[in-house]
Amino acid sequence: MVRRWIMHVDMDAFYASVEQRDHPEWRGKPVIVGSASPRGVVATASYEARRYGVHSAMPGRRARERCPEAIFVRPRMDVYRAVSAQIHEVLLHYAPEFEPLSLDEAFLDVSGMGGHYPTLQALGRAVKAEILAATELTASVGIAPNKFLAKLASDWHKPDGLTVIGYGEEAARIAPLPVRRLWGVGPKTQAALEARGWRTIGDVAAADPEELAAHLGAQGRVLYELAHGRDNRPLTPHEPRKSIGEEETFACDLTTADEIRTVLLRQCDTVAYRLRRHHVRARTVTLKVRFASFRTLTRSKTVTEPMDLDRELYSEVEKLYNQISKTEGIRLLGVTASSLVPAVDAVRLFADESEREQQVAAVRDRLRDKYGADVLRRGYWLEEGPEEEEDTDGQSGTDVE
Ligand code: DCP
Ligand code: MG
Repeated sequence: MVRRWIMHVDMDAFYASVEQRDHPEWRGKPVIVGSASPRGVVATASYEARRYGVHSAMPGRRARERCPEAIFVRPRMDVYRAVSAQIHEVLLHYAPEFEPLSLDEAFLDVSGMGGHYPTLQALGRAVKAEILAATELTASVGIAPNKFLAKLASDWHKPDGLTVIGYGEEAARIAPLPVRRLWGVGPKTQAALEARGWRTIGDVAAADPEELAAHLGAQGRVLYELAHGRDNRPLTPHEPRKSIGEEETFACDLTTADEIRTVLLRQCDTVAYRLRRHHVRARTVTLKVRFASFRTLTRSKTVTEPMDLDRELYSEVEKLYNQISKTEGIRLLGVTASSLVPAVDAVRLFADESEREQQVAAVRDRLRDKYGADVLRRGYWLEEGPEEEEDTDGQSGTDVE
């Protein structure tokens, strides 16, 4: 039987690290994301600021007192969401699904990955390296037999940590930790436990389970199990996504058919790549066009055979585009795939013809995973000469859930 291994990934000082990444002059300095206004609170603080005792949920004013030289920054949620989507994209390379806990944290079941890496440490290092390459940010990773231990493990050597808790060593590793590290123990339960002399997780593990239950009811039994490192909670992957899309607002309105075609081809290519990476195919494709006057229209087409190749998407998008009357320049273009079905369930009618294309796509996907989106465009892009710089203000590349 394959042993169960759960990985917990948690980005380090997430919002603050993104701000330091985007403002190099703030690196190595105390950065507090939140507001210093009378009612503002700290969302998070860089590790430099934490040395002054600043932490999440602290009133901004208190943070200002503790660390007057800190740089206060307002959160940029759009950017954090876009980074989160990049992280999720990486995680899908290691497990078909995952359970996100917040923008910067997720559980994934990596039981099936054991054979691909010599050790669990090597697997953890691969995930961390891929997140760093995609986002320029560090993550802390924990790998353990269950969710409770994996989350403890990711926190063990933060920041930039990697901790594996193996089978057989669970109880001993966590015994010295204080009881509040047990899942579900808040200040009240902590006080109730400590009042009876149970201060560490080891104390709870050594306690009489009946006595724990007598004092804490059903929670007592749960805590007894957790204290022994046992936790059989399943992963609850989030709702399967309903659509995958890409849109772009242009600095100058597009007017020539060539420019428009290039953008739509590129968007179909990206959407098709994401469909394959999420192991889904789409029966519906939607084109969105916003004109210079801000007049916006969307046109959709639903087909019988689900699509995940750029050619398939583009051939529908092109038809939709040709049906639109164009009287002014185009400010925004977007392509979205929806009516998603699991790729395994989607039987292709013309299997032979598309099999070769699927193989070509798989090779391109692997190159793209490794070297990024621009490594290998189809011929028609290569003919265009060097690509223009991608929009990096976080407006393009929206993934519609
Ligand atoms: N956050 C928030 N308010 C809180 C806690 C967190 O707005 N009370 C936001 C800001 C954090 C992000 O959520 O950057 C992730 O929360 P974490 O608890 O994972 O904290 P960090 O990633 O900031 O730091 P750590 O390195 O401890 O994980
Ligand atoms: Mg974090």
